[in-house]
Amino acid sequence: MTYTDDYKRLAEKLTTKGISVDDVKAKLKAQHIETPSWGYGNGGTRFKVFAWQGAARNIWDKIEDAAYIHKLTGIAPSMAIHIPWDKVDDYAALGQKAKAAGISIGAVNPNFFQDDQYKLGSLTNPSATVREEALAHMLECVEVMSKVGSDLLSLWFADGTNYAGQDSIPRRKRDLEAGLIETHKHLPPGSRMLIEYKFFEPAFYHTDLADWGMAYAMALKCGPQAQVLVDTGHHAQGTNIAHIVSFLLDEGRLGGFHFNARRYADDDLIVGTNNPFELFEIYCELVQAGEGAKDVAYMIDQSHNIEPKLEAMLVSVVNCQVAYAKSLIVDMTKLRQMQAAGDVLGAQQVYVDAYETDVRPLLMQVREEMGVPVDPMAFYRGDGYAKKVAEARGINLSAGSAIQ
Ligand code: PSV
Ligand code: MN
Repeated sequence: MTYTDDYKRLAEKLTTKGISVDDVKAKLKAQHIETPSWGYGNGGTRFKVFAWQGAARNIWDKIEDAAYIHKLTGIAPSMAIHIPWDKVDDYAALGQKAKAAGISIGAVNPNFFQDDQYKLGSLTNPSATVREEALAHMLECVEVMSKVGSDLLSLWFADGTNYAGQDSIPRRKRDLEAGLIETHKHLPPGSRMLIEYKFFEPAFYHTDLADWGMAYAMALKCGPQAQVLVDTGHHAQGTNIAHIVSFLLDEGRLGGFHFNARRYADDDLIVGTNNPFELFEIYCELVQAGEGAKDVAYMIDQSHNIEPKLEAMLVSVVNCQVAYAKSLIVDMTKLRQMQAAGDVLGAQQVYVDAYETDVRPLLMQVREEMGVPVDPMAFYRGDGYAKKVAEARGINLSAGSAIQ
């Protein structure tokens, strides 16, 4: 028996509930998960960066790897870049190279956490000279967007302080606001800037954009092209991320995600591994927002330490697909009935029914129809790509290394 029989049974069950299988499949085929360039190079913790045989050495290798993940899944057609990690002389050539490989360049991320001058902050630095340098880097990245054909500027600031009284928090807030507003003025029409928050690390007393409310306030001050980016690893324990997602969607200010999994802090683990129900909850809010979620950018933000690079990325993309599929088969008619009746557990059971459904046969059918491997992991393991790049690229610690 192949997956086809299981798929047929599931399709019948969904049809009985009034769920259109064609609609579900169409949505799954249109799913778009962006992978990060920094996920293909060597990555590690502040303790150690383990070199990986075949890890991408430069942006060209990263494009090759991202294109391979897209070939395996059909739903990862773009790759985010980080400047200056991925700096090149000719950005138009970079965009063309990506296109030739079958993908596009997605979000452009300026980097404000590696250069010495940003020790005390970037746009919030006590020195006006450093603040100007930070702004110049932002505007450089806006130009990069146009050259590579990207419509997303993705902003994360490592800015903060380590001790109470170290710096004036309101002064920093106003300087940050001024820099963001200025950047917003330079955005190409139709593009967006996404403001990411994180409650701690590398700063340990305060972070200038510590939570979604601060990022949202900044987005409102900047204007309509500014939205909030939710990185699932950037919250305190117990935070209800699905609620934040729902609120921002309703306000029209949810710009995108950085997906990863965490147990303790910003652990950068494979999406949907130790928090699969949380990922499902998030996707349920997105699905239920309908058109309100149409512009949300789904990006993975992971830098693996001990995991094989390509497999880790592949599993991450597939786990997003699984969570999305489960959220698409929630019986909305029944859910609304239960909610209206105030049936607490009846409503919750509708979610559980969808979550407990084995969607793998459905995904296999979708992949078959898309012309990609029905079992991407099995295909990957039987394919020679990893061996090929291991031989061609060898082992190289300095190349593409990122300590996060
Ligand atoms: C910071 O922890 C972060 O989540 C930001 O998105 C960075 O751009 C990314 O990780 C890579 O360091
Ligand atoms: Mn992030």
